[in-house]
Amino acid sequence: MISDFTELTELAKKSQKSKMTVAAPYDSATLKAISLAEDKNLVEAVLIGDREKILAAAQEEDLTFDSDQIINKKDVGAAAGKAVKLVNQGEAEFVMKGLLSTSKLLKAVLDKEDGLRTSQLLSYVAVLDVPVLDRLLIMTDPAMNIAPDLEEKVQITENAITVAKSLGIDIPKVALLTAVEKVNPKMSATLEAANLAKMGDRGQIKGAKIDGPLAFDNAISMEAKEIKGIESEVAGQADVLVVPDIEAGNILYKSLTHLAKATIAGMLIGAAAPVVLSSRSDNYLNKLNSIILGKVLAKHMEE
Ligand code: COD
Repeated sequence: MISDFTELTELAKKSQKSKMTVAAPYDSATLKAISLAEDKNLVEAVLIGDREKILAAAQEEDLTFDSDQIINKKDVGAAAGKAVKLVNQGEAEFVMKGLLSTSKLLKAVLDKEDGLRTSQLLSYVAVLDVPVLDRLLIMTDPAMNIAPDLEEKVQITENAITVAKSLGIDIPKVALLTAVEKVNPKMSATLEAANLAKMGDRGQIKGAKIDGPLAFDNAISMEAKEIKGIESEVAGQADVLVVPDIEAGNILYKSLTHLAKATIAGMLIGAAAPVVLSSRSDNYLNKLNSIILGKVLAKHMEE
């Protein structure tokens, strides 16, 4: 089981180099992350976008890329389309977002002919290394699905279980987060959490131990679990946190990154291949972690 990003890098080094495409890599953090991933022999990148812009941004950081690894597409929508199409055609294993809006990349991913659409919902999964914890936390969905219903939460949970398994967690412990650990009919998130937990018990969601509703402290702290006397195989030791909606998730995610100084990797899951999608404001190390996670997940999906 992988417990930090150093171990994740070691895991990624064990498999053959992956080919990834990057749409509109015009910012220094993205280019630096790609260059570092190439130096570590993890990936071979195909950079797709306005060639002059890519080269100018690379030059600012003193980075060099071979001219034959750049495909010139001046329009960002066309760049996103080409980056996704190459993965669709099996020419690359996964795609990364550069400096373009998520909706442009999403449009390409969801394209019926050249995209990576599957029957599964697309959801955002973040992997966080929080300094006070001795294991990685997987959290979903802080960035894509706004107010998922029960059916969507099933798929969001399944997507996160896939990520957990790619990190070597055979039976991930999934906590369904709410404000309290008791079912309260006035709090709809607790009702959905209880439904999801029962679906986990009955094998309607497979491959994980799922429990909820659980408040954040009960999910991650053994001490809180014991004080509250909660009997659960998940409480106190959750690997995966499923949040009730985008507001709760985004605030939790940003609290962990800004106040608890978590380092992160993030991507969209549910497509035919991983879509590495970190925030524009992420630093190059977080983008590098995301590329490494993309590679590990792509290899896991091929198995
Ligand atoms: N998975 C698969 N397909 C999807 C998904 C999904 N999660 N979301 C939309 N689609 C498909 C639909 O099936 C349809 O074919 C097409 O996309 C358009 O569907 P709409 O009209 O419902 O989609 P939009 O464009 O209204 O909404 C999609 C967004 C991702 C834009 C929307 O969910 C959104 O705004 N999410 C929040 C993004 C955000 O602001 N994040 C902030 C933190 S970074």
